Amino acid sequence: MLDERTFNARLVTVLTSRERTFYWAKTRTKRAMKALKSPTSRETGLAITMVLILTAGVIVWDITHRDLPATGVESPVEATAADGWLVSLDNSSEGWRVVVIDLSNPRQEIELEHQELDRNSTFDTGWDMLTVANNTTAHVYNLAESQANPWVLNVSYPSEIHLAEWLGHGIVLLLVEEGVLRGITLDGEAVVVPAAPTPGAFISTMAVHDNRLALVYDDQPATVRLGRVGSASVSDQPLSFNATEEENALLESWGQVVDEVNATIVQLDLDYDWLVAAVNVTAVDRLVIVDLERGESWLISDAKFPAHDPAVGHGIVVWASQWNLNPSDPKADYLDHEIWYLDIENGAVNPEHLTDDNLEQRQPSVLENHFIWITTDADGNSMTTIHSRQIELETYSSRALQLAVISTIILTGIFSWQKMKETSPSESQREEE
Ligand SMILES: [Ca+2]
Repeated sequence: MLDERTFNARLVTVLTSRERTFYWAKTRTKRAMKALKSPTSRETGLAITMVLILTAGVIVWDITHRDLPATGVESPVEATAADGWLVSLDNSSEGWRVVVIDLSNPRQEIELEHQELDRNSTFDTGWDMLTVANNTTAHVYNLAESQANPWVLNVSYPSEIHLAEWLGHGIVLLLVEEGVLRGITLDGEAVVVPAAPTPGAFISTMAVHDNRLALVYDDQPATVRLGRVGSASVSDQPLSFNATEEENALLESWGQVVDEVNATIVQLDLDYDWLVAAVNVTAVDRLVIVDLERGESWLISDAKFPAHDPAVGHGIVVWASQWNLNPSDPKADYLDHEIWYLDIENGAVNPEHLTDDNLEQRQPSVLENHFIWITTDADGNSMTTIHSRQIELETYSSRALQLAVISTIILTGIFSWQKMKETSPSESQREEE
C-alpha cells in the first residue's frame, strides 16, 4: 500500500487528477472492506503485529513515566525522606508549611498542625517520627498516630535538627545551636553527645544514622569526626579528595583555583556501612565515599565536575551533578543538575544517571523503594519528585498487557486455522494428482 518507489507518482496523481484520486480511494476502500469481511491469514497476521506494537507502546510509555510529583506540595524548598515517609518544607500560598506523604499511598497528603515556620525552619524524619523546629520550639510527631499531640520542646535558633537513637533509651533529638551540638530526650532531659574535639570548635555540618554521628568542625574542616549518641568522644576520619595532577592542571587551564590544602566538607551523609561527603576545593565540590568498616575513602565522581547534595542508603549513593560543566565556558545544557547514583553494594563502578533534561534537580535521597528529589523548571516552579526504584506497571498498562495476551492467543489460533484452510485445498489437489 505504501510503496515509497511509487509515492512520488501517486502524489502527482493526487495533485493533478481529483477524479482518478477519488476512484483510487474508492477501489482501495472497497478492497479493504472486502478483506475485512472475509479476512485471510494476512489480515490476522497484521492484527497480531498491531496488538504487539500497541501494547509495547503502552508499557514503554508507562515505565518511562515513573516519576510522579508529590501531592499537595506547592513549592518545596527542601525535602527529606525515611522509612516510607516523605516530608517537604513548602513555601505555599498560605505560608510556610510542612507536607507529609506516606509513600505507600503517595496520592494523599497528611494534614499536620504545626507551629509557625519560615525558610530557616529545620526538620527531620525517621522511625515513623517527624520533628520540625522554628527558632524557639521543636515539635515531634508520631506519624503512625497522626491524631496524638506532638511533644513540644524549647530550642534556641537551631541550624539543624536530627532524630537519633540512644541505645537503651529510644528516640532523642539532636540540635546544632550556634555551632554547638545538644542532645535531648523527648521529655527534655539532657543526652550525652560528642564534645568539640578542640575547645571552641563549631560544627559546620553533620549527619546522623541511628546512633552514629558524622560531624564536621571548623578546626579541621576537611576531616570527618565520627561519634555516637551517648558518648562524648570522637574519632578522626580523613578523606581522600585529591584529584590527579592532570585533572587539577585541566581545571587550572579553565581559569579555576584548585585549593586542596584548604578543602572544606560542605555536605555529608552516612548509613551503617558508608559515608559520603561533598568536599569543596574552591574550583568544584568533589564527591568522596568512605568505607566505614575499613576506613578507606576515594572519589566516586569525576574530580573536574561539580557534585552536590550526596546521600547514601540501602547500599546506593545518590547525588546531584553538573557533569561536563566547564565553568569558564558554561554550556546551558550542563548548568542544570542531573540526578546520578552508584549502586555501591552491588559493586558498581560507573555511576548512572536518573535524569537527563534541562530542568534543575537537587536534594536527592534514596529509600528502600524510591528515589526522591526536588525538580525546578526554568520559571522557578518546583515540585518534589517521587521516582520508583522498582518497575511497577500502572493499572492501565497491566490491563493492556492482559488484554494483549488474550487477544494474541485468540488471533494466533485464528491465524493457524486460516493458514491451514488456505494451504489445504492445494495439498488435496496435489494428492489427487
Ligand atoms: Ca536536569
